[in-house]
Amino acid sequence: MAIERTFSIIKPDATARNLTGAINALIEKAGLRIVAQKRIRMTREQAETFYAVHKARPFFGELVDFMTSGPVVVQVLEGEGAVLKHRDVMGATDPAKAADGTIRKLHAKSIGENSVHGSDAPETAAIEIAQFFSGNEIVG
Ligand code: DAT
Ligand code: MG
Repeated sequence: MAIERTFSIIKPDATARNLTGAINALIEKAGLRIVAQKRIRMTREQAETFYAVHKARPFFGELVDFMTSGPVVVQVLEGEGAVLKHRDVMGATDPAKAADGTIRKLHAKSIGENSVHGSDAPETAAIEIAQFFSGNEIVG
């Protein structure tokens, strides 16, 4: 499998509980390299753009409120098959359905406040990375 990049977010429920390091340890243990990282406060506009695909869903307003409720850590991860590998480390969207040892099983509070985001395909990863990072901020 090819070396890929994926986009990751450590969400406000996780930064509030000081879990950035614990989550990064799981990411790195899975063989992914953190090639860019910054802690930001997302604006409503950024969150609405980022989750535009979910605009019609009943939870959209809640999702934007949550993502702007506190600091997040945005990251670019690199490695063999990074998109799928990161989805595996994250676990299922609903922590009650996430496999043992995954970030969401270990740390997520609920389906809404589920600690992490990861891109779902290389094409969406490229779009998401470009929303938050310029090329010279990514050091592979
Ligand atoms: P994922 O984050 O696993 O890719 P997704 O893309 O389907 O999941 O949804 C994006 C986020 O929206 C998800 O991380 C949390 C929120 N969300 C999804 N389904 C939800 C639901 N049924 N109730 C509340 N929030 C939900
Ligand atoms: Mg998704």
